[in-house]
Amino acid sequence: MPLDLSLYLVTDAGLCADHGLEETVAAAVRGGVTLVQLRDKHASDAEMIDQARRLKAMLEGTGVPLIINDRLEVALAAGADGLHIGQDDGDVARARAALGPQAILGLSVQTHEQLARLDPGVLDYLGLGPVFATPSKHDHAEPLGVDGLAALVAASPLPSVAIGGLKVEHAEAVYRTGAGGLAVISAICGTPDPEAAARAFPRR
Ligand code: TZP
Ligand code: MG
Repeated sequence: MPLDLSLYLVTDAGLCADHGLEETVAAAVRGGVTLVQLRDKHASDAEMIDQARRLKAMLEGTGVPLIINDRLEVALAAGADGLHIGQDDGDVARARAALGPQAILGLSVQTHEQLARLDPGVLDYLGLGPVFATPSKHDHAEPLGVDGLAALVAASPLPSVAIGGLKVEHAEAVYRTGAGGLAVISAICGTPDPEAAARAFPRR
C-alpha cells in the first residue's frame, strides 16, 4: 500500500487523556487521519507494548498504519507497521535491518546538514520541523517557518511530512511547499471532538 502522509496523528498521553488514547485514535481515524504514531516519552516499554497492541487491533482493517515513536523494541514486540526515530534515537540502518524491508521507517530532520547526511535507501519518509514553535515538544529545534520548510522539502530525497504547531489554517501553505502532509498532536489530541478536528483538515 502506498504511504499516505496527508494527515498523520501523533499521540500524546496527556493530551489524549480526556477521551482516552484508544477513543481519541478511533475518533481521529473516523475523521480521516491516514497514519497514527504512538508517542509516549514517559511510559515503560511494557506499557507502550500493551498500548501499541491495543491500537494495532483497533486499526485492523482500517488501512491506517501504526508507527511507534523512538522505541524499536516496542515496534518489534507489538508487531507495529513501523518506527519513527529522531536524530539521536539510534542508527537508521540498524533499525531497518531489525524491522525488515516491509516496515515503514521515518526520521525527523531539522536541518539541511541532516538531510545531506541521511541514507534515503533505508528510509520511507522524513518528518520535517518544527514548522512553528509548539508546547507539545519541549526540546524542539529552532522553528523553520513555512519558507524554511519549503527549502527542506525541495532538498528532500524522500516524501516528507511537516510537523510542529500545525493547525487547519496552515494546511494549504504546507501543501504548497510540496510536503506530503501534516503531522499533528494538539490540533487533534485534547480537542473536544477529535473526529471533527481531523475531518476539518483539507486533503491534498
Ligand atoms: N516534533 C517536532 S514538533 C512536535 C514533534 C513531535 C510536536 C508537534 O505537536 P503539535 O501539537 O502538533 O505542535
Ligand atoms: Mg525521538
